[in-house]
Amino acid sequence: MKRRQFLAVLLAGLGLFGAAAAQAQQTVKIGLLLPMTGPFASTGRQIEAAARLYMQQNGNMVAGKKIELIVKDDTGVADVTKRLAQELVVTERVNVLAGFGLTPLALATAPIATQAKVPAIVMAAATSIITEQSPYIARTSFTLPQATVGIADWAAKNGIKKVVTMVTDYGPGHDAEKAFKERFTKAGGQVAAELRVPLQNPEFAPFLQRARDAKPDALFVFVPSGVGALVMKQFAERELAKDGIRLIATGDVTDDDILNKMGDVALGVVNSHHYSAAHKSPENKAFVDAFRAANKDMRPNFMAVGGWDGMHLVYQALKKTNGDADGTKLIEAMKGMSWTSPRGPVSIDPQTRDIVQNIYIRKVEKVDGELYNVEFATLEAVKDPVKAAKQ
Ligand code: VNL
Repeated sequence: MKRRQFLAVLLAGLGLFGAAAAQAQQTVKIGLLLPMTGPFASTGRQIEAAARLYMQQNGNMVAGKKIELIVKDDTGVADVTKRLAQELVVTERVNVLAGFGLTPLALATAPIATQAKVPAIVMAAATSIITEQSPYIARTSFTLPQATVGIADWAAKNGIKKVVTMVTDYGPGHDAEKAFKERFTKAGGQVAAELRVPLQNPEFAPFLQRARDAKPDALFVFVPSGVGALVMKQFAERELAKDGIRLIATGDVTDDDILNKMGDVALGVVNSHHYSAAHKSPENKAFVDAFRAANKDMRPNFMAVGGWDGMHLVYQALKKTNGDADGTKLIEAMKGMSWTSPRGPVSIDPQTRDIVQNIYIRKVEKVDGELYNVEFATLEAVKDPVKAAKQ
């Protein structure tokens, strides 16, 4: 079907069903679109586990409405996410779309959220521009510029003068590269080379060799969740540390889902991010314990916390509207909402619908025989810096 034809069918469908929808629905449906297979399946697995745990702990009734979660595997392919979102809106008549494991998947779906007036809760994808693509998008993950400024500041203050950046070549990588360079050079540092590695089947060795040739004090890395183990392995094999090159990163690289299996090469890596399974708070202890009990051999990572908080946002918004699941009312209710997440205090910026949260500077250390990102400094209530600069 051509795009225009499709939209016509979609709108006709909405009109027909509109009357039925206007009647008080007793069930509120959440369509959760996730990569459950393919190279980013760990993201889907983490978010689904967290969403189910949230419902298990908080019940499936909110303000008199029954919550139904419909999980669909988009395999990490944008066209599939878009098609599934269309089906969920038209056929299942979902009240909320959620998930979005990667930036292209969120961007592809934004027009559907707008057309259908259905909130889309971004639980994973982290390119700054995503929330600007639809007034119905709210985000409970993070943005790369938000996460990156922490490590750029830390590097500048800790004797690192010359850096090579190495990022995955798509939205969040470009955001990380730009945010690092801006912040680090403003503080007097120098970026000697900016390397971009393909998203599909990445091979880091040739890029690591180029990084080594530039003789930097540190290599700054962003790769999406799940890919960090390969970076670590190749960083160790190439022996960059022997040349005195430190690895610094966003916490996507030292992802809790895979960190413990990386081995000693990860020890001492300083990075910044919004969530660590080692975050010290009663809320996080309860979250990690329950997550581990419900999911054998799994430690929650930042994707899980994005899924948990996304569910919390929907539940709280429904409470605020007294169970009215009208999309426009729900997204309005989400604006300005604040709560204590397992990651720490968070809120939804009422202007941008993006999450405001602490960014922690962490160092990979062994705790009780396992590798963790141990937080040692905090930047409080950080907004997405790209949007904050425009506000
Ligand atoms: C994205 C950003 C994906 C950060 C990630 O892992 C991540 C994205 C899958 O925006 O595509 O760690």
